[in-house]
Amino acid sequence: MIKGVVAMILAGGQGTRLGLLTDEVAKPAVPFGGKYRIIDFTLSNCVNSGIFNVGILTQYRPHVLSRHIGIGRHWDLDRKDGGVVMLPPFQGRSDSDWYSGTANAVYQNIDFIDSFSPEIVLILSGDHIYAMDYNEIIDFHFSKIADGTIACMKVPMNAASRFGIMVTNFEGKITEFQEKPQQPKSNLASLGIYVFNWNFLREKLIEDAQDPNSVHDFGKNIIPKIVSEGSGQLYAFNFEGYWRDVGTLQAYWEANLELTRPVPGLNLHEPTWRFYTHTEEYPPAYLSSEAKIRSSLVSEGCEINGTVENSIIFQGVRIAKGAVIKDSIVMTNCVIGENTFVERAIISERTTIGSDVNIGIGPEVANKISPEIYNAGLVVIGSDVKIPDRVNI
Ligand code: ADQ
Ligand code: ADP
Repeated sequence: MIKGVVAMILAGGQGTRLGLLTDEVAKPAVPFGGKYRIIDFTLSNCVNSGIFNVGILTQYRPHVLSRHIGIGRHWDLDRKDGGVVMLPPFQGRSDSDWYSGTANAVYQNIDFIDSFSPEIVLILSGDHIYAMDYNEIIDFHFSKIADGTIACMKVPMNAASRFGIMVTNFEGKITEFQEKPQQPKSNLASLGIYVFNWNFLREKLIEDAQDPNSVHDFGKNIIPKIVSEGSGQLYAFNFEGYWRDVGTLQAYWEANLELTRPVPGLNLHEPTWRFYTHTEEYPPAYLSSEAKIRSSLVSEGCEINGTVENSIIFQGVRIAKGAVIKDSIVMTNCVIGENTFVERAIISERTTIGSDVNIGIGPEVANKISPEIYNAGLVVIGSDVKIPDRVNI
């Protein structure tokens, strides 16, 4: 167990690019992989790495997230000494004290971090799906005698402008940093995972808080400023494992469906690196004599009488006979009627779809049916929607 480390998980982002999926919940609380929520991956990485002092910085729609995390029992984080603490932004005096940027969110919790007197802090994002042993980046950080270390990965050049991009010298020291540049100088992308010496970062956060021109963001302000001023030694740690940004519906859908491959990039079965979550108890899944299931994840509580192919079926889903689900994600407690056909769709929690419905065969027309039903090559249906019989979407 690493004593001198505090992990701060940024979990306040709205995730607007996930559209309907983040209408009611913050992006870290969006369901993923048949029984998890996105933040489970970061939280599990913390406990699997032996980091048990964790703060979760919330902001946008934190209710589902708070209920999910509870007192942290499911991640073995319900501890008297440390454990997980939800850090909402309303500790200040007025609305303007809401976190304005990621650095401001951490700045507002300097006292919380100080209470552990840590040597280093890990700044993490609750938005990514990945498996990482933080001890590796921490060891690297110490070996370089760095002030800060940023996990990075090579991305395709045409994707580079979606990320923080860095240029490094022969020993991995960051010599230039551009946040989401129009013209990227390299394809070495920041994963938004930072290790900082706490004394160093503390000083930078206080300095940044007093800067009227700053929007108080790590990627836009803190990091580029340290690099351009040369006021600290920042290093890039090359991460070679599985990491996915699931910030768009397409990326979210792909990362889920990747789990249906025979050898997925992310192994949910790795006994030494389990991912923990908090879900309701359900009875075992029931697959009837008519059920045909291929390359899919099916969770507890499901009752399947139809066909499921290359799909992720969350808990308590009922699929009637004759129904076909292909290349889709069906979230908790959905009901799919008889002879209904679903292809390339994401169906959110508790939605009921009638009989003889076709989803995913229609032309790519936005908001074709109603605001809750959005079709763009991938059909996304919101939660608690009721779709009547014999509809084509
Ligand atoms: P983005 O992911 O675009 O880029 P941002 O929108 O700042 O960065 O979100 C980072 C994390 O902070 C997310 O988990 C989000 O939910 C959360 N968050 C945002 N605002 C918050 C607030 N005020 N309070 C609490 N949490 C908040 C960042 C880096 C890039 C890097 C990418 C990698 O800036 O350099 O390449 O991550 O995905
Ligand atoms: P379960 O998995 O049974 O739903 P939780 O792990 O969420 O339970 O919570 C365990 C117990 O702690 C429950 O009795 C619950 O009411 C209580 N609890 C959950 N969240 C909090 C919290 N934030 N503060 C205090 N008690 C909590």
